[in-house]
Amino acid sequence: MLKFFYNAAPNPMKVALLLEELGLPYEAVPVDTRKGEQFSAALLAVNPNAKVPAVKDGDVILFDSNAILLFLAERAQRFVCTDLHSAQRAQTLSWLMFIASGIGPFSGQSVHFRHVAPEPKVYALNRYDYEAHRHWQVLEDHLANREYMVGQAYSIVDMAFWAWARLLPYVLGTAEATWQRYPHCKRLLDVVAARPAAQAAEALRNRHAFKTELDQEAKKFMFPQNERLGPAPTAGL
Ligand SMILES: N[C@@H](CCC(=O)N[C@@H](CS)C(=O)NCC(=O)O)C(=O)O
Repeated sequence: MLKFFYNAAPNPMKVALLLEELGLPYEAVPVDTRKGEQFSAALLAVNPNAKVPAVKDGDVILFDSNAILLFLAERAQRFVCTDLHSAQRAQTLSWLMFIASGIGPFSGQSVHFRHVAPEPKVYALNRYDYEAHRHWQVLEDHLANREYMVGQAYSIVDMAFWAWARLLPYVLGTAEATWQRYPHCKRLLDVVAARPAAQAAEALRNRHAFKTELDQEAKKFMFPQNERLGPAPTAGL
């Protein structure tokens, strides 16, 4: 059976949504990154980058969330345009990569510097907050005159969008102001979130007891770069 290495963070949730949409049988393998399980031999054998999501299905090994979406959707010939030379496939690839290389990293850094990093952080937070907004505004403008991210139907690009959009108030630090500023993103988020598969994906985490405290041990595993700073600058972390 397909093994899905996951936690409840946005990138794994994209894949959880697709697995649920496809109705594929899978074994959800929890990877508690706050306990350092991303460095286990079992995960590293599937993803040398020590991150989730990752998938092992027989001899098929996959890591990086949007690569997993593309592979599984194309294999099933569902939720993706499979005409290799079409304009729609071109748009699918562009938006998938935009979400993978822009939305994800800048939103993730916005979360880190807003909610986790020690002071002084005004320069870094300003940069990532600005860039997160800039990327989300690209999506907002794109969605202003279309129902779905690509083409006329729900696809893996909407799934990749959903995983990050559901956390947007946390990413940007404000709930009400976020949805006033990004109403078209909210509309698509609500459409995807109403799908039974999205609810099943959200419920997945309840099957496993993930550590909730972001204590010193968790920070050691999640932010190993802080070791280089020595005890003084990290004392307040
Ligand atoms: N480019 C990767 C990023 C994966 C990633 O950063 N995953 C996070 C969860 S969203 C993770 O594993 N974090 C644990 C860690 O950094 O130790 C993807 O899209 O799958």
